[in-house]
Amino acid sequence: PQTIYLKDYTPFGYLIDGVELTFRLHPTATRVISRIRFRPNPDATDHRFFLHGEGLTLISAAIDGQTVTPDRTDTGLTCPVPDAPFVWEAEVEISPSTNTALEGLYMSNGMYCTQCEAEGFRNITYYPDRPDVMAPFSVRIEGDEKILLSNGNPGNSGTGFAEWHDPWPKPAYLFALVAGDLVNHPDTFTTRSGKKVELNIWVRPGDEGKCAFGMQALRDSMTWDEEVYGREYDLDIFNIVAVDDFNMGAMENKGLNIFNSSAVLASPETSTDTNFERIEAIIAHEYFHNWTGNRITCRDWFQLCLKEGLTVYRDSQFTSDMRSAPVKRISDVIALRARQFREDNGPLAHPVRPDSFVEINNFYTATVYEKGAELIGILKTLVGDNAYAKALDLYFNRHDGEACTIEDWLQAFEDATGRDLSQFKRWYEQAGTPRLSVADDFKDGTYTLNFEQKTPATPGQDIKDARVIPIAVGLIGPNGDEVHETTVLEMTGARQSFRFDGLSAKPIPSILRGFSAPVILEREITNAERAFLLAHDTDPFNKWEAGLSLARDGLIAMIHDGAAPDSAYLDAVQTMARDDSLDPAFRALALGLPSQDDLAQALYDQGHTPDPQAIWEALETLRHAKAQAMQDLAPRLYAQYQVTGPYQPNAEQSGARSLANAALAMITRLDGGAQAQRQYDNASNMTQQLAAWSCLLQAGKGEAATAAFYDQWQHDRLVIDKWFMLQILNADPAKTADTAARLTKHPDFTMKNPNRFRSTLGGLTASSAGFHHASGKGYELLANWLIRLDPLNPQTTARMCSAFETWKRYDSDRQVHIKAQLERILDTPSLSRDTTEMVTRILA
Ligand code: B3K
Ligand code: ZN
Repeated sequence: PQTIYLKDYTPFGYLIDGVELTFRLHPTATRVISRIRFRPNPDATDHRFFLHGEGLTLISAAIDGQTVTPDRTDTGLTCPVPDAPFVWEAEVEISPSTNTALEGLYMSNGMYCTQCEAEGFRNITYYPDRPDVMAPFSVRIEGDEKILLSNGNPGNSGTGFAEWHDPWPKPAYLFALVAGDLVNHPDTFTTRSGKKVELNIWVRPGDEGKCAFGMQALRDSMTWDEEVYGREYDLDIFNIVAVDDFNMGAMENKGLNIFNSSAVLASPETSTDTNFERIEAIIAHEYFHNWTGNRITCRDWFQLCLKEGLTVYRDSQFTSDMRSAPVKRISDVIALRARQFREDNGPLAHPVRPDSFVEINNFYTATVYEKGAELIGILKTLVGDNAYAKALDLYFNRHDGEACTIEDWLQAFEDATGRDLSQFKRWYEQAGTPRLSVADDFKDGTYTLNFEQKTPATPGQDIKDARVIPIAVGLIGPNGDEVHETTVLEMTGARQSFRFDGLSAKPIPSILRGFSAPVILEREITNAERAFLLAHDTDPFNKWEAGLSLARDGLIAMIHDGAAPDSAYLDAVQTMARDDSLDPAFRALALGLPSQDDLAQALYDQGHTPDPQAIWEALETLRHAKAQAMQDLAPRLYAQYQVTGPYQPNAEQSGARSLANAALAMITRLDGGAQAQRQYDNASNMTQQLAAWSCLLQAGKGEAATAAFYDQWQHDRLVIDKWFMLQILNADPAKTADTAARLTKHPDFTMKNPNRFRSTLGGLTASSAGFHHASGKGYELLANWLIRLDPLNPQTTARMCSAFETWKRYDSDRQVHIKAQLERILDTPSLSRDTTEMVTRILA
């Protein structure tokens, strides 16, 4: 397969003035008729006329009305064209019902839908399928389905047809079409300049009752983007469609967002608090793309973080404003460390802006998205809130309607602030997570922090230059009072010291408050200091971090030295949990423990070979010890935080439920599941039901609830996804793979539905000790299913290969097992380009 390089970018030789598409829908023989007005691009030097096209049956082609016979390959066609404006016309045939890759035009439960990002449009018709080619689209859909939708504003419609016109020039990856017997949940929104917009969420009949929350989230997002970024919506209509078979969460197609049904449908009975929050965030994310992604798009796919990092940053700001900012920050950092730090530490590490790829779909990663968002946060911290707002306005005004680069983005900041951002740019170019070590010193009232930064080598990048790192620091006096409020230290050198004068005693520093940069802080710190910070830090992030690191060090001592659970941790966390002045959601998070995977990485970083079973056992032991230590407190918290009154998915209620459910988990360890069974029997919402079932499963008392849950919910695909996943997640590690294998034989298992596949095989890979079981059966089961899925759905297969990315951490027996499975995958005949690239990189 061919590698594509950023340095090879050249503009396309032609511009497009207009695209007209007609679709004659048929499950196995859809006709797509295109009429495209091209003209030579004055800014291009290369005028070869190449149109992408894959898996298309060409029926006819013409230029300026004259039939032509283009030269065709597997990937597209070329053809001699005039040296002046011309009209390209083509008719192709495609088969949506046999499209299992879910890219291009495909069918899901009898409904037609599309997914074109990144390069799916080439499966629909011949076209310059690259994001820097932008054009207005007019679409006519002919079909018997009740609802026929495309991008933009509606035009004429009648029996068997509908026309749509999108006035905003867009790249082909934002094209969308939906056709099906759908029903809508309608609403309207009036923008602040008085424009009335029709809103719809389209679903299969029966799902109408699960749309209200998503609609409210959409309205909130529209208001928020007006108020915070000054951005209004720009069409007469905004449609969202829920689709059951979808490779990811959702897609921001212009005016016609397409959502995985799991990312939009919500009801208290079927969705957890976590589901509600995720749905709100994804609706916001896709809506925010209208400005950051659609009106201003990417020049090429290397610039993906330009739209994704910024849009993730915007959706996290939105969630912080709608809910609790500290809780959102802590949750984001938990996810960042679990996914992005892990990626950055292994064979798949790549810069936020990669400089080469084989298959772009493999680069929709935690690094591009989540680290990309962290970089926006760093930038905002460096320039300040006002300058950030000014730079964003300049960016929107200067580049509206354009396809841009990271250079354009940084230039807007340099011009708006007068600041040189060349060192900051390294964050986009260098892979790897910086290690920030710190030592301190106190003398004559002066406290000094001495920092050193180092970034380990990553694939293809041995040498790393120092980056600019904003380090938010506060100082706390020995009596617990804050003696120096948060200030941002700007570190630019490899080593740098910062002084604080006029202190009467040596303070306890609170470093990297709010997680002001995505780095690993390395610091010698006593357990007493950590307990002190957990008790006194005014920064909620560092307060949480102090508890987490106390737990982590105690667990490492248990795993590595056979130590007993650390009583300092148990005391400190109990004091924290007892403190009713703290947000219950925060307390629930602070009662959490590091994940198995975090502990494996921490052990590995300290020079040990992690034993997944020992890690699992230590966590179990500590959970038991915690339950015992809190045997009085847990029932009190459980009773105190029961929510009365009607269910609301808001931060307040969900925080209370999460603390009560954390207490239930502790209670279950001591009462064998009696309380959990009562909660299960009386649950009136999915959050309560699932938490109770999960406790019962862990207590080994889940059998009855497992059967009852299935009976109750077998008609609901999204709930049954949870049924598959939770049984695997809560299995004993020795049985994880067997449980997953048994469930793949269940009549409701299908690998054609990505949600179901991910619930089952993703449940396996998320259960660290079970997946890494010494027998190798977890690895073998995953490889078997990846080999089966690859010919049907390369994208989901490739994505799930990353379960193997940590393999070099483990002992040689496990490495031998994993290597054998990776090689078996790689040896599969006709393996997709997606999976080949992933496995090759992991093995390298
Ligand atoms: N832009 C899409 C992701 C497309 C993934 C293609 N493999 C959703 C999002 O980030 O909003
Ligand atoms: Zn996005």
